Amino acid sequence: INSKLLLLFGYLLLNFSAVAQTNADRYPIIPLPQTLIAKKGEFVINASTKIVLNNKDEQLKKAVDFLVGLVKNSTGYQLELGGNVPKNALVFTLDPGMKNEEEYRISISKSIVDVRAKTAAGIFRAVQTLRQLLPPQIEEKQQVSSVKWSIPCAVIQDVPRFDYRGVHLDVCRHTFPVEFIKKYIDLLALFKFNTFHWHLTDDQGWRIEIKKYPKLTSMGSWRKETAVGKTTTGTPIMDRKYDCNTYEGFYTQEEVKEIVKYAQDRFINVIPEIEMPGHALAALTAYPELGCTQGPYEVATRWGVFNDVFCPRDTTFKFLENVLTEVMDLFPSKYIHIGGDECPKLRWKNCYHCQTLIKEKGLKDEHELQSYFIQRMEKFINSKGRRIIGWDEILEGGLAPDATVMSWRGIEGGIAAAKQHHDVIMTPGGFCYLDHYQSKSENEPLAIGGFIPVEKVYSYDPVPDSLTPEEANYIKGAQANLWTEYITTPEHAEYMVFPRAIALAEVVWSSKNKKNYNDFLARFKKQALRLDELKVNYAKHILSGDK
Ligand code: TNX
Repeated sequence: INSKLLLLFGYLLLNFSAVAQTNADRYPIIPLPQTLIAKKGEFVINASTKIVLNNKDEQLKKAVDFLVGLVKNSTGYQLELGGNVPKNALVFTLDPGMKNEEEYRISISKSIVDVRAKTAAGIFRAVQTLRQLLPPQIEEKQQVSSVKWSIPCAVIQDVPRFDYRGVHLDVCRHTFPVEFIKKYIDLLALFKFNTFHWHLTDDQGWRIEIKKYPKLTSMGSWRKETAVGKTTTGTPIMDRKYDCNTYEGFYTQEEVKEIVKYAQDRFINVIPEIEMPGHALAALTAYPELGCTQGPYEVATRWGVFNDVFCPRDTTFKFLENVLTEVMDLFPSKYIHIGGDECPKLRWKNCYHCQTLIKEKGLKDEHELQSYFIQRMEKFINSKGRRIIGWDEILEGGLAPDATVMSWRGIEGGIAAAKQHHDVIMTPGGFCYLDHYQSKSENEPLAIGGFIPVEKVYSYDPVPDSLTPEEANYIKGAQANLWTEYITTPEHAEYMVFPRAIALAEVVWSSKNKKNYNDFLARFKKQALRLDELKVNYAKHILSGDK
């Protein structure tokens, strides 16, 4: 009896020491999974570990190839496909019985890692969980030895709270190299985002090649001087910490295809944004006949909102349809973002054609004319089997019938749209704008204004209290935006986005009632080592507890 007791005691002690380490340390998964049951022991990947794919499916293979590639680079092991291997294998199965498209289950034991999901996208999300459980050196692009490639045993069941989980990037105010866009997408994938919103056109630059209109890029993709150093009112800005000349250039259609493919390989949808009717100066510079005053115009060198916008003439609509046709050929996304924000109505007020159109169509005013503009474009986009997204100004003058609304001027637009039974993506300026300051430190690089520390992003709940449960179903998710008026380099962009977007990743994926900021911080401390491996210039003040 004594020896049995001793054994039991020893067993308990062992067990205890395994769980004495907190879950945050042993399982630093971000976003926090739905449920995780900690288990003793670990699965170790070695040269003879096999991969088993239980379904013949191209997408499944793609999702698993991501893991195989990661392991190959850093460990040097080429994980081979095995048949029905009973041990030392990672086994992947598509399970049509599961409900959510991105739901997954992982069971990690010492001998087998069993991964199941309804779709390949779910398998890919699971792969990111495994990635986060592996040592950070798994991110190395070249072989490292002396690391034990272990995954702690556990049973994980996980499903996202929202279907739409996005991050945006403005490449108009400043441009960013293709390599950086890929890195950005990879980082979004790591934290289970599924959407990259690519802001491609604005007053300060047109950034996508359109074959039918070469002047959009030959004239519209560069401006006379960098706007860094000037505000709309011309006030000089002192801070030059991150200054450089990244205000020229565009993405060729080949580069766009490459980026879309790169995102697809990470189960991320790329939503292109082509701004209209406002934020159109770069396009007007190239084709002045598209403006009400016929120009000449100049690509903006300062930030802000400009009076010259697209004139609602048939020729303008034809132009935009032709542009969008090329855009839709490049982007398979169900959603096409057509802007709609910040469109002053001054030129339309003074334009004979616009006033005639208002009368002809029985419209009340210029707001209804903007609504007519958006609805006309929506009809075209719907006719191609796609749907539009617009900023919340598209509510003014009446929503287009099938439009999804991005609520950025607070949450009111989102509430109004949900009450009208329209889909909503929440991206309120007070929580989701990563161009705002994130700390009170004097050393912060110059930002556009505001103050959104990571804890504030973390505290955000995309579902407003004032909605009924039925209306709340129209809130499809949330998005963080990075406008780049003051952001001129990849390093600076990374600094603004991380870790705040990582906090938002948990907001949009994890259960509201399981969120805990201190636990998030503990897990982030672990994942920060991974970001170091990935050479991400994330803001580090939260690691030291600085405000
Ligand atoms: C408003 S958000 C804008 C952008 C600016 C941003 C700066 C939105 C739809 N329009 O054009 O870059 O503020 O925070």
